[in-house]
Amino acid sequence: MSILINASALPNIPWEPRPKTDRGSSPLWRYSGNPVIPRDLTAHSNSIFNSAVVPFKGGFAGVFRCDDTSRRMNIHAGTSANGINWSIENNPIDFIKCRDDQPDSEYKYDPRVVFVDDKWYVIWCNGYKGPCIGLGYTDDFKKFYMMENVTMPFNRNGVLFPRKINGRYAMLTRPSDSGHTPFGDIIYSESPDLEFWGRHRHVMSPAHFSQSAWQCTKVGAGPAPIETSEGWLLFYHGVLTSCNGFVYSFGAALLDLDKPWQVIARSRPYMIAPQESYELCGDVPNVAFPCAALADGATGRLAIYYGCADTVTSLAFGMVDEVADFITRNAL
Ligand code: BMA
Repeated sequence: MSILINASALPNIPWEPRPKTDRGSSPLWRYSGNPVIPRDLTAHSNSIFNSAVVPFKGGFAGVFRCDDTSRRMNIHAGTSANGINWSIENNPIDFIKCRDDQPDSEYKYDPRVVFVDDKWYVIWCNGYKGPCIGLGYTDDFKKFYMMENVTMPFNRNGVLFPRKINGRYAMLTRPSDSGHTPFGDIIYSESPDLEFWGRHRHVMSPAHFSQSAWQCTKVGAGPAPIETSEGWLLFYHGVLTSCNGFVYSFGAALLDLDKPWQVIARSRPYMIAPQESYELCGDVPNVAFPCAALADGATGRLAIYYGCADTVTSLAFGMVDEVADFITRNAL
């Protein structure tokens, strides 16, 4: 399939060719230097995972989930020249409220960063009487502003599209309950101003366990959708409930460009499931959770950042045409 990414060239995207020994059952392969971000990179971090990376000023910047040694969840800014070796602030981001009466944030986790129009928007799971979706922005990764919460509690997974669709901002979220929810569908919502959200549309539900068990408990959007000539490429996580608890893997789907709640195809097999020691062992075993993807519009290369076992951050690579091909040839 010939498929084009609607994004600029990114010649310095982190990259390593597929290993010759790879049996090729997935369109993605892991970086040989994984994990790229160790758990103790900052002075007080217990773990650094589920983090967001973007190209910035010829290098890379990001917002990182760092749980500290009191096991408080927060997000920190960081920079890197090559996307692999990172320098992350020791202190969490000190957001400036856009309005005085905005409620305080009790905790923050699972950030995404997306450039829309003229700013970098940060989306995260925000603590406000339970988890909901928080939104803010930055121009420089130094000063960050917090806007109104996107959702009421309970919702723990929010991802903004990188451009307006039909004239409105667009977001994928996963409404949930107050606990570690044993269910979850992906829902599309739109907004004229990033403050008031509506026109909610169902995108996808978990699969039936007899068809695709890795995604039979819940599904949630991963990195911001990537615009391609064949539709929005959405990497998403899926959860299986085993006798020992949840297992988080990820695959991908293609969504209609103008009506992104319409799924063109979604992969039945996973693309990455917890199999390496850093994915199998950690504070929460058996988790591979993607929150960011870099895309090179010139070559079709993709570099995906994913949290491993809620402890460290790793990289996986792929080519956009092989990923799209895999989705359509192995569609659920
Ligand atoms: C999800 C989120 C993630 C976490 C995962 C596995 O629901 O809370 O932060 O990686 O559970 O614990």
